[in-house]
Amino acid sequence: MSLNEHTFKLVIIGDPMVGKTSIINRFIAKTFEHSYHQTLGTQLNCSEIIVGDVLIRLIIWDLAGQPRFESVRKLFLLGSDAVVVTFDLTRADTFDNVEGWLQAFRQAVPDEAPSVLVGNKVDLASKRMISVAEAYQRHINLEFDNYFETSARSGENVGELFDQVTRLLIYNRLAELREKLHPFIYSSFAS
Ligand SMILES: Nc1nc2c(ncn2[C@@H]2O[C@H](COP(=O)(O)OP(=O)(O)O)[C@@H](O)[C@H]2O)c(=O)[nH]1
Ligand SMILES: [Mg+2]
Repeated sequence: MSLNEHTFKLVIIGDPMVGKTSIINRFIAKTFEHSYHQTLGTQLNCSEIIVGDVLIRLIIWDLAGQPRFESVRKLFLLGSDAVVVTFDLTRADTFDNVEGWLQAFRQAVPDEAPSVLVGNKVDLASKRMISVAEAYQRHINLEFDNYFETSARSGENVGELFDQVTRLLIYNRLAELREKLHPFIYSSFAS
């Protein structure tokens, strides 16, 4: 692996039916499906983004939200570099469950991995149950790095979401590298 290539594992989690698979499909394939297909186990998607002369490879893990896959879910959270926790702006129960999803992630991934909160289905304005202010406040309280309102249906903010996650990942990786290299660069004469 060259220094100019970085691969990251990004997991997208949240209750069933909030639109996780749709957000990824919108980002990767630029498509949207109206019918619902339950995600079985795990689905992997890869996206390559070039920032300056650095190639960023984002492996996006789409985890099944069904409770019966809980053991699988725990395993697949391990080793993640970042998380997107998604809820449905039209279903308050999915917003209530955000904290539980974040906790599960932080238990499996103890580092300072970036986390972004996403309220999806912003196109369904008349059915909206959660206000921007409420969601924004929760992202602060739960110490998410950012909050986005997306629509996998219209594509609104989907590109911006992955762009932001990528930036957070690079920023984090640079901080890690800096820490690792520090003793080699600033070694004392005494040692
Ligand atoms: N109106 C609208 N429907 C959406 C949006 N995203 C997903 N859906 C629909 O919500 C349902 C569940 O989506 P899916 O991506 O399978 O959810 P997942 O279980 O979280 O992966 C499907 O019928 C999608 O067509 C959105 O942004 N707006
Ligand atoms: Mg799915």
